[in-house]
Amino acid sequence: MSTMTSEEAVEVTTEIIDGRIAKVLFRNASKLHALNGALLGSMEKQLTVLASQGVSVVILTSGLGEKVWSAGHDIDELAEDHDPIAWGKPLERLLRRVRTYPGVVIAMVSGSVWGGAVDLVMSCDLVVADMSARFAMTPANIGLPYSTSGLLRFVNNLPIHILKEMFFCARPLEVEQAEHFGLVNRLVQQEDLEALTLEMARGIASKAPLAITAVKEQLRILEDLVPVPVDAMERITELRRVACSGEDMREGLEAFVQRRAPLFRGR
Ligand code: LCV
Repeated sequence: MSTMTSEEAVEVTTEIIDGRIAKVLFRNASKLHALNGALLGSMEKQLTVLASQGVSVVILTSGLGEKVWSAGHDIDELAEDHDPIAWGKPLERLLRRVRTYPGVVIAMVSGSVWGGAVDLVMSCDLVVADMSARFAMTPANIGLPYSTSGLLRFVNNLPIHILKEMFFCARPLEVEQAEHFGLVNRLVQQEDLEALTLEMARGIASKAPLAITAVKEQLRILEDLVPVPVDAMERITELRRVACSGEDMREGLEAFVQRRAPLFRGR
């Protein structure tokens, strides 16, 4: 069975496999599968429907052999919204939906992954990738300070110097490194990617779902258990507010649209 929701030339197609596994294919082909509000909302809705149907394993992918798995948040939408990774925005809502999904979500990755899409991959429970995958965090290219909850996911997934290099240099993490650091569970040749992902999914779908749901939720709670003093949280909020409302953010967005290097002035 497959259902498709399509708005603004984006589409999310869901295929049910063996009754307890679903493959959710998201597409925004003209923008290298960039994540705009419509696409993010459709993905969130699909996951909610699948959860209500008791689907144990969800495979999330933009397809096989893609040059780009996802180019990250749709930068064209940032012109209106200078803080697209705030708690209530579509990207963060989807990330929470993935992390609270009462079953296992597997990211099946072929192609490069950018910005918020890297956070989407890391929010999944398991990551299976082929050799074309790479992971780049580029908010510093557009002047956006990443979110604290997002940075916590990076801290839980990567050594601090590696994640600082990703954020400060916007240098892609190659898939071999990602596997070495445990961001990727399985690294395979492209022709084996779907078969291995399905084999993993079938294995998980044969286990006791209530036990898996309970362990996933416990690990999510333990992973997020980081006490932050009120004063520190307020200082972080102010640092982010200043950066999100600053000239550099506008310059970063304009430079992307005009295909030129940004000239940041620190204000
Ligand atoms: C809209 C796009 C995009 C795009 N949005 O092909 O993580 S955070 O906090 O930063 C968060 C806010 C976030 O996720 O921000 C976005 C982070 N993403 C990026 O920085 C990636 C930006 N894209 C690129 O650097 C390049 O497009 C890559 C390297 C992915 C591919 O380069 P390539 O030369 O192969 P083009 O750049 O020509 O892109 C093809 C079409 O996709 C659009 C882009 O504008 C172009 O559209 P046109 O054909 O109409 O010119 N596109 C690419 N990424 N994130 N649109």
